[in-house]
Amino acid sequence: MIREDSILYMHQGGESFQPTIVNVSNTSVNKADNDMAWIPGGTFSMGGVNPAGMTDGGMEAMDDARPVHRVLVDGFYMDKTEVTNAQFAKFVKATGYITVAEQKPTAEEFPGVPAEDLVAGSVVFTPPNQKVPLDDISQWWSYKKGADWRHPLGPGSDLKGKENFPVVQVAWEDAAAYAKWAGKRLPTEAEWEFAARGGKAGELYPWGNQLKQDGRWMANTFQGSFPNQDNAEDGETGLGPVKKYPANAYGLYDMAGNAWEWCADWYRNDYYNSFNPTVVARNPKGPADSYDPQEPGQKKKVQRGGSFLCTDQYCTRYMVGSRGKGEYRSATNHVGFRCVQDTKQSNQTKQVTQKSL
Ligand SMILES: [Ca+2]
Ligand SMILES: [Ca+2]
Repeated sequence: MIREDSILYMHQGGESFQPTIVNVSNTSVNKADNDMAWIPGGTFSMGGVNPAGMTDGGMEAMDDARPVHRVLVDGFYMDKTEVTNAQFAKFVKATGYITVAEQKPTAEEFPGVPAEDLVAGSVVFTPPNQKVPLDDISQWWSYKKGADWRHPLGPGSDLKGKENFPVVQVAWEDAAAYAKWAGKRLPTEAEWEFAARGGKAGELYPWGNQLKQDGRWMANTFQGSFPNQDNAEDGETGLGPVKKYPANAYGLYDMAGNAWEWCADWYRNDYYNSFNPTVVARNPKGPADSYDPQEPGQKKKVQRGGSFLCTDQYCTRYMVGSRGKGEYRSATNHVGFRCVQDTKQSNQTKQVTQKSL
């Protein structure tokens, strides 16, 4: 995206975005756990507008990310990277935890499914050999028996040499279980977006308004022809190692692309309509229930940041204000997570205005 496009984008959305006001905190930014970054929290404009120069942000309009509204989040620590296979393996070794994808589905949860089809497995991206219509996701997603976090692409795949790749094939409850074990928790959607914006206001990406900076790719997304041909101009086909691309202003890596990240909140497409536009929402924790008109029967949690499959041809959800969602008991090979941690100090009432756009 070129600078002129960014200005068009801001012209359409700019009035919605007010400056970010970052909390002034007494909390030390230094922490023994060097894998986490201090996110000071503050008041910011949350949401997204349709980017000009693209057709409704790829294939799907971003109606669910509007209206843009003011939100205050308290400070917290956040994992600098997506939780890696090595980290998740430690958790499993310590606890014997068995993920959802490793468990045989029950007839109670999937009534009407023939008994022989109730086998442990998960959903895997399986690109077709030729271009296909983009209105049928079954052309590139398939349920694979035996796919789980240790075998993210199904039997025959493994984690050799991928210790520092994000763990994937984890359902929301797997992510939540890991977080609890680690003494952490999953971020709220508001915390995630505040952190991704890095103190800036209304920008398209965690690093600014241009997809590439000085010709350099800033995230692992999808180039080429979706879904059949990934050209990997960004240097990665499929999932890649964490920390390959530059961190944002808060020291967070891969807040756009690589693996989607589970958030604590339930997903509702109309949630942003529930905010009073004249009141700053304090530490919102999501709606009480889930609703996605595209799949009204499913209970979904919020996912953020997009993945190695996101592209302006289909899904530009690597844009920082945009939202994703997934059935909370389902796992795929492009969804992972990162955790946050609270601080005991809560004296974060003083705020300072950050330089805005
Ligand atoms: Ca890529
Ligand atoms: Ca990510």
